[in-house]
Parts: sequence; C-alpha cells; structure tokens
Amino acid sequence: MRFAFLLSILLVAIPVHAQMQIEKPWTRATAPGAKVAGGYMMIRNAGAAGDKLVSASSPAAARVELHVHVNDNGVMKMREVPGYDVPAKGIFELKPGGAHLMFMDIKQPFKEGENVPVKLKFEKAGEVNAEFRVGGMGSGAAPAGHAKH
Ligand SMILES: [Cu+2]
Repeated sequence: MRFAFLLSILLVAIPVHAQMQIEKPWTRATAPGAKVAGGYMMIRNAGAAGDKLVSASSPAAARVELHVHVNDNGVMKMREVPGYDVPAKGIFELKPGGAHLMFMDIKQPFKEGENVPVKLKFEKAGEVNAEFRVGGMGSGAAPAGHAKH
C-alpha cells in the first residue's frame, strides 16, 4: 500500500516531455505564390512506452497535415494519415519522399534561414514545440549548422 503510494508520486514527478525529442526539424524555402510546404524531422522517443504523433499546427500555415508517400501502381502519391507511431526507445523519421508534415495554405513564403514554429501533439507526451529551420529551395536534407532541439 505504502509502496504503491510512493510509486504514484514518482510517476507524476517525471516530466514526460523530455522523453520525446525532435531532432533536425526542417523545411524548404517556397517559391512565390506556393501554398504548401513539407516538414521533416527525426522524432526520438526515449520513453519505455510507444507514443503517437496525432497532430501538428503552426501559426505560419492555415493547418498542418500528417502525410505519407504511397506507391500507387508505380506512381508516388501523398496521403493524409491520422498519426505516426513512435516506438518505445525508438525513432520515427520524416524525410523527403517519405512521411512528412504538410504545411497547408502557408501565410507567406518560407525564406531560407528562417524558422517556422510548429506545435506537435503526442497522444501521451502531449504538446512539444519545435522550430523548423528553412533550408534552400529544393534541398534534400536538413540545412547545415542545425541546432538540436
Ligand atoms: Cu504532403
């Protein structure tokens, strides 16, 4: 009984946010008039339980969708999905040609060198903020000198 009580205090005291790390969040500069942009990152789950990214939002876009690329008879297409599973002690990677955030109806062009703030919402870890570094137009990897978040 007493042990159970102590355990419950310990569980409450552990900050869950620290278990979810967002590494190298980045996006690309957009052409004038472009309305969408992709967002990429590495989600690292240091926790002992699996978690799921269920939504994302940003003041820079009307909404942010979670997309994957699927091969539809040899044609790569984007699909919206309800979430990304991040395994316990594991990673989930968003990268060009794979899973990505989709900034929809961006309010102004993304400019290289700027940061785009994004609020990520996980099923268990709750909200985690990340700054997506804007790389060059058409770049295929995270911009160099990227700060770790
Ligand atoms: Cu997309």
